[in-house]
Amino acid sequence: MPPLTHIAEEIRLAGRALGEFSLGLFNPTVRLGVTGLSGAGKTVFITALVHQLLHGGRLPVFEALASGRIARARLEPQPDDAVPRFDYETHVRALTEERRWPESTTRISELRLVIDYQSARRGARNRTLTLDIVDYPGEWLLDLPLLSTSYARWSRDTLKLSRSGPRAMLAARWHRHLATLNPAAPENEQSALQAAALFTDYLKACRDDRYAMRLLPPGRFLMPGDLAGSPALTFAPLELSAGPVPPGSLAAMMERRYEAYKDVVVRPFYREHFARLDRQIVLVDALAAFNAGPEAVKDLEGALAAILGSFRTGRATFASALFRPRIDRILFAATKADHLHHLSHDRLERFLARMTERAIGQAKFSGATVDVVALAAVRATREATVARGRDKLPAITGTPLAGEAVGRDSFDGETDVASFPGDLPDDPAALFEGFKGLTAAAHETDYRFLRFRPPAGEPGRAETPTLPHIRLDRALQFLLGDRLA
Ligand SMILES: Nc1nc2c(ncn2[C@@H]2O[C@H](COP(=O)(O)OP(=O)(O)OP(=O)(O)O)[C@@H](O)[C@H]2O)c(=O)[nH]1
Ligand SMILES: [Mg+2]
Repeated sequence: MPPLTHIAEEIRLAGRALGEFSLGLFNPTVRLGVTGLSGAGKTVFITALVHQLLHGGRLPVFEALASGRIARARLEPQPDDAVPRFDYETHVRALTEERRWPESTTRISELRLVIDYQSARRGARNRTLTLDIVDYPGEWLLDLPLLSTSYARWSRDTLKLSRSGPRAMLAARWHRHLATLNPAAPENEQSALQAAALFTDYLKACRDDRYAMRLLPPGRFLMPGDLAGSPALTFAPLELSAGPVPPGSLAAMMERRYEAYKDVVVRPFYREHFARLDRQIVLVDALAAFNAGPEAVKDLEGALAAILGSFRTGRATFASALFRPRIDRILFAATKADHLHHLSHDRLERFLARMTERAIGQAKFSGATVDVVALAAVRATREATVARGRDKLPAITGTPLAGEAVGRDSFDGETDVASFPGDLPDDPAALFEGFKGLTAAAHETDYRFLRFRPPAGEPGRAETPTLPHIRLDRALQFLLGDRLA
């Protein structure tokens, strides 16, 4: 039996869904969620997508545009007054005028794009599709499974994970403090504060480039925003013995705060944002994991499984005949594919398919269509062949960001170089073990992905600069094609 508050909430959600549904009959709208763990490429993706639609970029696979049926796309004020607007203009200026990547963003934001198009059906009527794009941190998705997890269970799972692989070393200080805590002792603010601080340090250390761990809930511990220092963020796992938690104990205090976190952070996100999405793209930076090594790859796989699981948790937790999360298409996209030679693009895609295979089976079960693609929203490199002795090696060229380095060479941000990032293996299984990441000696690492500056505009092309991309059109076709038919 779900508690009464949940039932009331469901009825409210259902009412709103009906309202939005009837609005949608007259004014077809797609709410597209764009998510990914920090640094995955959300801001760049949305900026590029909007830029391509506004300026009619080269998107051969995106049928509606390629066949000339899109008359016009324009930005309009967004529907939600309390959500920050996605700062498209600033981001696009950074990319095209300053050749700089946009700043990192940690808040949710929204942008509305209205597309006038001609239907492909007989009669070819003029129609309008409203596209609401919602950018939110993937870390928030990793919190959704907490809704159906008790504090005791979460403590157990989190501790177990923190004792495996490279995490064990990173968690050592926190674990030493944990060993001094008695969960049954009277509640104590200082113990809770210290445990939470050490636990947060451990989460931060896991995220370092060298380890590139991604499965790190609760998400708000790493991006607290306004909640920094509040009790809802001042808890940590404890080593609990079986049986009920004694009232007034440290364990009871932690449990109460864990539940507060769900109430203050997770449920509102679910209600206000997640439950209203129609379509979802999940951006994945697989290259950062290849850089870091096999442990990071395994961890990323766990994070993706949890993300896909969250699409199901929503259903299980709030299952009712009246209201269900309505996401019917989910696209997993490996970003930054321009760091690889095109021979490796298919391999990157196969790798992502393999990573999400089990989870995708489950998502199908819940009625959504899922696909994978390897893309670059903004292509910062070109391809070249470089002769080395008698061999011709496939390489990529671009302008490395100022400060990037390979061995003893460091770059000034103005000079083009050719680089050999390392080819992906034909069999994705090889990316789960047996290769060397950044914690190995520099000359031993198997992959080294330099970060490049955004591309220079093509000389002689005035007004609106075009942004080159890889397979962005395929993503658009999957996400919107049927709605523009
Ligand atoms: N070469 C290349 N680099 C990219 C691309 N997309 C993103 N990047 C790189 O990845 C970095 C992060 O991209 P963002 O779009 O800011 O990622 P985000 O997911 O919005 O990150 P947060 O806001 O920090 O969560 C950028 O600064 C670029 O260095 C791409 O298409 N090609
Ligand atoms: Mg961002």
